[in-house]
Amino acid sequence: MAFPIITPQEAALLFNDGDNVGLSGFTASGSPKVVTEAIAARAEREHAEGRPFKINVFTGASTNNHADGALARANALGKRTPYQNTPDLRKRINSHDCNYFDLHLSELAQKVRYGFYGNIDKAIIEVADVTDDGQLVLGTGVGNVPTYVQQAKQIVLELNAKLKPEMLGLHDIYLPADPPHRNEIPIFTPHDRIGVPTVKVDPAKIVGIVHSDDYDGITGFTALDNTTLQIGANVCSFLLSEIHAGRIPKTFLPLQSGVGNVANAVLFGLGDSNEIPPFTMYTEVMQDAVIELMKAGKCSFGSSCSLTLSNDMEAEVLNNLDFFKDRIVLRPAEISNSPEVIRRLGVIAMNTALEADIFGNINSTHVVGTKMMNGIGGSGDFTRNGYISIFSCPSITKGGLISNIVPMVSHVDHTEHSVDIIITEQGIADLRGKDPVQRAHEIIENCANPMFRPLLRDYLKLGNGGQTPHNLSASLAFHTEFLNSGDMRNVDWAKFA
Ligand code: 0RQ
Repeated sequence: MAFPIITPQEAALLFNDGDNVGLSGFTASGSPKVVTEAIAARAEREHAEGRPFKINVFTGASTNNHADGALARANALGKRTPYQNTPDLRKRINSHDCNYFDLHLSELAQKVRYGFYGNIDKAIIEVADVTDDGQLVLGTGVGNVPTYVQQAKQIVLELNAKLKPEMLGLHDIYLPADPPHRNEIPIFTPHDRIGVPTVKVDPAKIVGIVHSDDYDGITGFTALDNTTLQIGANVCSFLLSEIHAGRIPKTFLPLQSGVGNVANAVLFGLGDSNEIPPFTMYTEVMQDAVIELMKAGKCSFGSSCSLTLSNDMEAEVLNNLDFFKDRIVLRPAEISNSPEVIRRLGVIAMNTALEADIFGNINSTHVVGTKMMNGIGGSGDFTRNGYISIFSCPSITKGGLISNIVPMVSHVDHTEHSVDIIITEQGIADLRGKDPVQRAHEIIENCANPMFRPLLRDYLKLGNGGQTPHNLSASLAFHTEFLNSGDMRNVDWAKFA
C-alpha cells in the first residue's frame, strides 16, 4: 500500500488545538472508531499539563461513543455540528463547554464549501478499502465525506477490517457544483445513480492509515409497547386512507422515516400491514426494521445516507452484499436530504416530535425549551419539502407528568406551515386546510391524552383573540408548572383568567 500505516496515537499527534476536523459517518454508522479516542487521550494529557486542547468537529450527523463520547468526556470539543445524540456530549453542549450549533443536515456540506465556518484542516475517514491512487470505498455511512476530503489539508484513514472491499458499488458519490454553477440533481426515482462508486482524494493528502476492527455498535431500540405499536398502526391507517381517497397514488410514494423508538415502531407497523403496498424509501437513515422489510419483500429499494444497524444486522448485510447491493444505495447527506429531490420524488416525511402545540408547531430538539436533546437532524429537510409531512409522538411522557400536546411549544423546530398531520396513540389530526382554531380542536380531540383535554380546551377559552388565540401569560404554563411541581396536570388556569 502506498500510504504509511500509523497507530492511532501517532495519528493523534497530527492534530492541533483549534483544528477544524471533518469526520466520516452519519448517525453513528461509518464514524471513526480509534483515532478520535486517541485524540481524546491526547487532550487529557495536554489539559493535565495546563495546555488548551480542543478540536472543532464537523460530522454528517451523530457519531458514536468512540468519537463524540470520548472527545466530550475529555472536554476536547470546541465547536460541534450538526446532529448528535451521545449523553456525554449532550451534557457538554448544555453546559456550553462545547459550542454546538444545530443545522439542517442537507446544508452543512455546502456551507462548509462556501467557507462559512473557516477551513477544514483535517479529515478522519473510515473506509472499507483504498487504492494507491486515492479512491476510497466508504463504509456504512456517507455523510459529508466528499466535501470534507475535498476541503481538508490532511486526511487520516481508518481502514476497518469488519468492512469489505466488496462494498464497492453500494455508494453513489455525487458532489454538486456550487452557485452560480449548480445544475439540477438528476435523481428522478430513488434507484437513480448519478455519481461514482468511490470518493476520489488527492493521494498526497493521505498522511496515514490506521487499522480498526469494529462494527458500528448501534444499540437496540426500546421494545415496542402498546403506545408505540398504536402510533405505528395509526400511521398505517392514515396512509391507507390517503391511498383509498386517491390523495396518494396507488403505486405509493417513497418514504422517509426519522430516527428513534417511535420511528422504529412506525416501520414495524408498515411491515405488519397487508394493505400497504411494497414501498421504496428515499431517506437518510435505514434502521434494522428496513432490512427486515427488504428481506420480506415489503421494501423493494432504499436510498439512504447510512445503514444504522445493530452489529448482528450489519454483519448480515456485509455477508450478503450481492442481495443488498441491488436494493440499497448510500448517498452523501446533501443528496439524500436534498430539498430539490425530496420535493420532486414526493417523499412522504415521517418524523418524531418531543412536543407539538395545539396550533401545529413542533419541538423536536429542546427539552422544556432549554436543554438540547439531539438536534433537528434531517427532519426539517424532509418536513419542509415532503409530499405529506407527518409528525408522531406519544400523547404523554413520564407516565403523564408531561403532556406532549401543549398550548405553545417551548421551542420551535417546524412551524405550522410545514406540518400536515400529527399522530399520537390517541389518533390522527389532519391539519390540512384548517385555520389555527380548527387545528386546535382537531389536535386536542384526536391527539391529546384524555387526561389533558379539559385543560387544553380551557386554555383555548383563555385566549386573547386574534387568528391564533394565545394567552401569552399562560401559553407556557404547562412547562413552568412542570418545572415547579414536576407535573403538568397541576396547571391552574384561574391564575391567568
Ligand atoms: O427520554 O430516554 O430519558 O426516557 O425524550 O423519547 O419517546 O423514546 O422518542 O427515541 O423516538 O426520540 C424527537 C428525540 C424522539 C428523536 C426524538 C423524552 C423521553 C425520552 C426520547 P428518556 P422517545 P424517540 C432523521 C430525523 C430530531 C431529529 C430527527 C429526534 C426521550 O426523534 O432526535 O427527527 N428527532 N431526525 O422521555 C421532555 C417532552 C418529551 C421528553 C419525550 N415533551 N418533554 N422529555 N421526552 N418527549 C434522522 C436524522 O436526522 C439523522
